[in-house]
Amino acid sequence: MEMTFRWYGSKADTVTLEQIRQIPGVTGVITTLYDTQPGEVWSRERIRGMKREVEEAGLHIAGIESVNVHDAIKTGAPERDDYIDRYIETLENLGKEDIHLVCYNFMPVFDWTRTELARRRPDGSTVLAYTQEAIDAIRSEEMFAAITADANGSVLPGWEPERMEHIRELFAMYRDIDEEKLFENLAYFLRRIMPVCDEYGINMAIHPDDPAWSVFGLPRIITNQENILRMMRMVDNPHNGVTFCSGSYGTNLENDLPGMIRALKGRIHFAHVRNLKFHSPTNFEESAHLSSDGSFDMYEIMRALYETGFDGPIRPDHGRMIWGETAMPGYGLYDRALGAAYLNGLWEAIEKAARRERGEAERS
Ligand code: DNO
Repeated sequence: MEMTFRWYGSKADTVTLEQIRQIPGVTGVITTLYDTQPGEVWSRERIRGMKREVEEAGLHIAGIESVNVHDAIKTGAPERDDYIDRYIETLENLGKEDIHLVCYNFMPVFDWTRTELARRRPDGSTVLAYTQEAIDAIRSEEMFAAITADANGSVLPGWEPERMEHIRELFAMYRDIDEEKLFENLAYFLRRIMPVCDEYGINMAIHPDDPAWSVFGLPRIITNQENILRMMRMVDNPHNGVTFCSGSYGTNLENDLPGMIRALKGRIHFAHVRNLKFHSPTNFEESAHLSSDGSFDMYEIMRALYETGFDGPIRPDHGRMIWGETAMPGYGLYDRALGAAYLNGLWEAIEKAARRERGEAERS
C-alpha cells in the first residue's frame, strides 16, 4: 500500500503540499481539478500543471478523487452519450499523463450526507455527524443551506453551489429512477468507459453511497457487498473496482467491514480508512481514527487489507477539527495527519508480525 493524503489544490485547500510532505510515510496525494464541473473535459495542459505543482513539492499524484459523473449519465437521459464521450476524453488525458486511478461515485443528487458538520465532543474537538431524525425533519431543498452554513466558507465535495441551485430540477430528473434503473445506467456507463481504461491501465474505483441507504427517497445502490458484487458481475473487468471506504460502508452496522474486504480481494483499488462512533444505529459521529475512540476495529480492517494483498493507495479520511484549526469540515491537517501516522503504525505491526510468522514457519 501507499499512504496518501487528499488535497483539493492550492486554491481550495487550507493545507499545503509542504505540510503534507512532512507527514511521515505520506508519499502521494489524491487530488482533483476542484473548479471543474461534471461534464467538463479536463485538458492535458491543466492535468500537467497540477502534476507539476505536486511533483515540485516532492510528492506525486497517486490518484484522482473525483472525476464527477454528470446526472445525465446517472439518469440515462438522452444526452448521456455525449457526456460519456467527454468523460472518456478526460480519462484519456489522465492516462496520457500517467495517472491510473480514478475515484467517482454514482449517488443521485447528493454526494455524502451529514446532518452536522461541527458536533462538539467532550474534549472540545468538533466532528461531522449524522442522525436519521434530522434528515427526516428537513426538506431536501433546505439541505444545501444547512450544509453550507457550517462549512467554514469552503465548498464541500459534491455540494457545488452551481448544482445545488437546480436542486428541484435535479430531483425531477430522478423521478422515474429506481434502484434497477440506476444499476442499468451504471452498467451502461462502465461498459462504455472500459475500453479506454484497458488502453491506459486506469482503475475505476467507485465510492460507496454515504450513508449506505436511501436518503430523501432517492435510490442508492453502492451500499453493501451483494450490490458491489452485482456491479462487478455486470461489467466483469478488473478495471471496474471499488474505493473501500470504511466510514461509508460502516454507516450500516450490518456491513461486516473486514469480511467485505476479503470478499472484494483484488478489486479494491483505493482505500479510505476511518472510524465512526455510534450512539444508536442511526446516530453516529466521525471519531478519531483510533479503534478505542470509535466503534470499528481498525486493526482488523487493516489486517484484512494486508492479507488480501492490497497494494493501492490508502488515505486517512475525515478527521476531527482540533487544536484550533479552521478548515473544510473533515479535511483539516492535524487529525488526518494523526490518522495517517496511526494507520502506518498498524500496517508496520501487521507486516512485521506476518513476516515473523512466515520466517518461523520456514524454520520449523
Ligand atoms: C467525502 C468523500 C466523497 C467522495 C466522492 C467520490 O468526503 O469521500 O465526497 O470523494 O463521493 O466521488
